[in-house]
Amino acid sequence: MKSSRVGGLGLLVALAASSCARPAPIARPAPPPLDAMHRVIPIPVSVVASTGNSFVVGPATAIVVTPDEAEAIEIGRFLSDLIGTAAGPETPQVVGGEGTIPEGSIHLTLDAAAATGDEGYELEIAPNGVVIAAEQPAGLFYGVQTLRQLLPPFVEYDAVRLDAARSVGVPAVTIVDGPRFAWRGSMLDVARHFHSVDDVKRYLDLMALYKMNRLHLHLADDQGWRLEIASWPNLTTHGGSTEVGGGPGGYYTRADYADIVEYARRRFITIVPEIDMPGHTNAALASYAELNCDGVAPPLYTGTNVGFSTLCVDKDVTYRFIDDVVRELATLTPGDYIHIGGDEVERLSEAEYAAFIERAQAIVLRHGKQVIGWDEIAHAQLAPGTVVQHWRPRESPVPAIAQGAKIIASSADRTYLDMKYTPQTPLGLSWAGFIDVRTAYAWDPATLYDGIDDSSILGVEAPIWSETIAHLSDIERMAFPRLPAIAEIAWSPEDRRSYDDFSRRLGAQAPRWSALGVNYYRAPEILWER
Ligand code: NGO
Repeated sequence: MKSSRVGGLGLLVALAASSCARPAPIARPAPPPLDAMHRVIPIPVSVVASTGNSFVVGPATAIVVTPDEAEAIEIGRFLSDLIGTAAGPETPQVVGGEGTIPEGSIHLTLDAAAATGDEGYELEIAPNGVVIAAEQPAGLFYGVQTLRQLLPPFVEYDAVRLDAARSVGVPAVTIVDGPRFAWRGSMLDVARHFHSVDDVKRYLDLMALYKMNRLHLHLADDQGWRLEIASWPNLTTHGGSTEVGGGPGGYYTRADYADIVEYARRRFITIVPEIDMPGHTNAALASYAELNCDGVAPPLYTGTNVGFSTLCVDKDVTYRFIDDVVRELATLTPGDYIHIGGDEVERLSEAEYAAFIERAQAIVLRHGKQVIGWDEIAHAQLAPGTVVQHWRPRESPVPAIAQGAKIIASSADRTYLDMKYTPQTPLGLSWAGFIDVRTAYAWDPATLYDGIDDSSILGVEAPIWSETIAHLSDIERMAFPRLPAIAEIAWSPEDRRSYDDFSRRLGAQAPRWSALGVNYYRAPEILWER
């Protein structure tokens, strides 16, 4: 018998062979089967499974939207697109309607009585129909994202859609859900390496799957200025013409930028623009000699040092420049905030720095926007409503909070997606340490520092700085699987979260990412589902 042979001579042969050949890979146990509910990231506030049959989605399933209102219909179309047949995106039909809802449909309803808050929703799946109810369109959109994660991953393939032979079941369940924090963000550094409009859109699509709602674009740094400013055209024609390593750089025209803002809006994501100042400004200084104290424009810079550049804080032209940039940026920005950077300034005294930040803050306020800055700005007198993005692990955010500021939690040792996973990760930096999945997930913004609680935290944001990140595939590699970890911290109540449970749900994302073509890092500690 096979087993006795393996136990006898066979085992000896196997041992002898293994001593001179490469060791056979260790067989990993197959991941335990997961029920469909165990795929949802971020984990919802409340999930009550029903014992009944599942709901069957097929090409004939109607999507009924009430009331018949443009933003809600758009969300219906998003769902219909996802589960539509290859024959055409309009099937299943999206019907805006009042009155009776036909049996077997998916009903999206905007309903003040749902009392779900600005972004919450209720999702009820029963054998004879699905209802997603929300007070606001954002909640409806997030309910659709949860339903999406309950559908089998193959619906994500562009070429494979439901047809008569391929209808699918979703489990009967009642979910009541809403976010812990209002700010669930990520940041792309498009300055060190420029990333195209299409790359940004792709990233927005992936963020939306995990209910993230802010994309911060780091639009200017020493190595490049990436947004067209009509009143200072050299910023892009010269300042946008290169990037780290000397590549051709690039920039967004106003139309490109408006396109990104609109694409994000349709996914309930607000674009948060950052123009970093007074440091990280070599691209601007190289584009306009008058912005330099000595009146001489430095050469363009394509290295990766920080701290060497600063706007000339004593010149009036500096503040006319900032005023023009902020005025133009404000007209392109539907959101409340403009980020003014403020990090890593080594060439100014503390007093000069604080005075500069206060003037820049006043300009932003004059143009009807609120200020965000990196945590150094707490050295200045902050206006009511100014938000501080905490990033330096060794600095407490408490001084900012003591000024009344709210915090965006971006501690570099937890949230920086440009940090390597392990010493072997080819891309990325390691100045803030290595960030594996557990490190990215197993922390809480309210307990990371003494003296803070949820009331002083606006939310959580995961930046991807791009000194080493040149391509979309690099962005995906660094963001997945850590971005969903940050998304869950920002959305789900702390007492619903555990690393072990998260890592199982994370492993279950693999088939969906494969269907979406995401270049994710197969972290060896996660049991990735096939
Ligand atoms: C720092 C620095 C950036 C770097 C990044 C790299 C902040 C706020 N300023 O974060 O210029 O690109 O680290 O991780």
